[in-house]
Amino acid sequence: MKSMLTSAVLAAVLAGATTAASAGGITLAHPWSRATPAGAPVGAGYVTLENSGSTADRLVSATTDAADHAEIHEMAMNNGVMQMRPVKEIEIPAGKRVELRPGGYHVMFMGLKHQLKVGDAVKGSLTFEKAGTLPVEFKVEAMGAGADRASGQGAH
Ligand SMILES: [Cu+2]
Repeated sequence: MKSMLTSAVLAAVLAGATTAASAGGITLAHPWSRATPAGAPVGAGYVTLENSGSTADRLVSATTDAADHAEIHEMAMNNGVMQMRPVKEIEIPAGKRVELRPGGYHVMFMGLKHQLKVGDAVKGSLTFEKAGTLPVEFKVEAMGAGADRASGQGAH
């Protein structure tokens, strides 16, 4: 009971602290990446964006220190061919979550500085219109990881 009360007070304090990284109500869940073949020029980062706030927010940019720069991409069918293209932003509606995953939205690491190996952590940041810039660490999983998730037959 006492710890519940403490949590409630803490939550209230955090909600009022506009300088906190999570002030906008955005939480980053399960940031991960895929191992890349040697010499691969690009890699991709995936993460679930959760908006617990009462207003929509937008992911507007990303950075990573594993590559020259990072872009926000989406995969989409174009004349029957899966292609990816940069997008300006990803909207996360109030109270909703948006999953960046293989076959959908992703953070593209452009100009990899080194091969991504299983167990590595790719450091970077995600900047939101309201929540500001949040640090993120994409954990590198095996090359085929996430294929089941991309099919829509999620494990959840
Ligand atoms: Cu891409």
